[in-house]
Amino acid sequence: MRGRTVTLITAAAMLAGLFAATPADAGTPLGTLAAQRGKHFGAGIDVGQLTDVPYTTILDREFNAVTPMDSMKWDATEPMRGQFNYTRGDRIVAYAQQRNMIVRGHTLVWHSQAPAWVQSITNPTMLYDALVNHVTRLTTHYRGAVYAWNVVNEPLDANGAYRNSFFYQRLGPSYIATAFRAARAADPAAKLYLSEFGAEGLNAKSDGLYNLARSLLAEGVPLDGVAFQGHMVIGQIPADMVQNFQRFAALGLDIAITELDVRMPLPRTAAKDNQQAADYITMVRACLVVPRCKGLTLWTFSDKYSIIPWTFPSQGAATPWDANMQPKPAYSAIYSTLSGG
Ligand code: 9MR
Repeated sequence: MRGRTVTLITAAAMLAGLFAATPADAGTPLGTLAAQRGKHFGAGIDVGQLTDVPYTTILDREFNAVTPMDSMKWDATEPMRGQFNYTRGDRIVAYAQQRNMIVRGHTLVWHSQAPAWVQSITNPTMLYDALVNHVTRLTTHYRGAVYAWNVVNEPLDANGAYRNSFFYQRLGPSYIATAFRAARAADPAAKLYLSEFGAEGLNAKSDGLYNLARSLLAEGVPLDGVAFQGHMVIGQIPADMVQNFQRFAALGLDIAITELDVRMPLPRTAAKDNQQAADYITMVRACLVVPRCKGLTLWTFSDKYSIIPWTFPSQGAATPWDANMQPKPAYSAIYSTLSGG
C-alpha cells in the first residue's frame, strides 16, 4: 500500500514536472543540458529583438546557438548587385560571440527573399556568376564566425522533384552543387547544409531529398549535413521521423533541426498545450537518439516573434514561451527531455 502511494505520487510529480509550466528561471539552462548531451540548442533571432530585455534575458540564459531569421538572406546582404551589407548579420555574430553562442548561417541560395535584380537575370552565365559571387562573398566575410551554413534552402517541391525556381529554370539542378563548391572554397571549415521543410518524416519529399543528398555526395560535392526545418503541427509528428533521420545519417551526413515550432489552431487551451509539450518531447528526443543530430533551433522561442500567426492564419502559440515570456508546458517538456527524462 505504502509502495503504491509512493509510486502514484512519483508518477504525479513526474507528470507535473513534465506538463506544468515551471518558472523559467527554475533550472539549468536548456543550452547547458543540450551541451551535456553533445547538442546545441538554438534560437532563430533577429536584430530588432535584441533590445527587448525580457526576450534577451531568456535568450541569453537558455540558448547556446543562434540563427539570424532574415539578416543573412540575399535581400538583406546584397540588395543591389555587388553592394554588400553585413551590418545586421555582423550584429548577430557579435551578440553571439559575446555570449559564446555558435551561429548557424541562413541562408545563401533561396528562391525567396532574393532581390529583384537576381531574379531578373535571365542569362544563365550571368546568374551563375552572381550566385558564385554571392556565396563566395558571404562565406568569406563570415569565415570563422559561422559554424554551419544552410547553403541551399528549399530546393524541392512537395513531390520531391526539383522546385521550379528561377535558379532551376536558368541553371538546372547544377546550381546546388555550384553553391556548395563555392562555399567550401571560401570557408573550408564551415559545415555546409542542405535545408528543407516538410521532409521530417518518410514521404515523397524526403525521398527526393535523400536522393539529392546521395547524388551530391556521389559527385563529390562538399555536403556535410541536412537541415530539417521542423515546422510542425500539434498531434502530427510523423511516427517515422527517427527512421528518416537515420537514413540521412547513414549516408555519413550530420543532421539538425533548424526551425522548430509546433503550431496549433487558436485559441490555446490546456489540452493543446499538453499535446504540444508531448510533440516537443518527440522532436527533442529524435535529435537525442540520432548521434549525427548536432542540435535543434527554435523558430523562435516566444510567441511574441513567432511567424506562425501571419504565415498560417488562425494558427499560432507555436513556441515554448508565450508572448509575455511566460514558459508553457512545452518548456518543461523540453527541460525534462534534455535532462534525460
Ligand atoms: O522567419 C522568417 C521571417 O521573418 C520572414 O519574413 C520569412 C519570409 O519568407 O521567412 C521566415 O523564415 C523562413 C525561413 O527563412 C525558411 N523556412 C521557412 C521560414 C518561414 O517562412
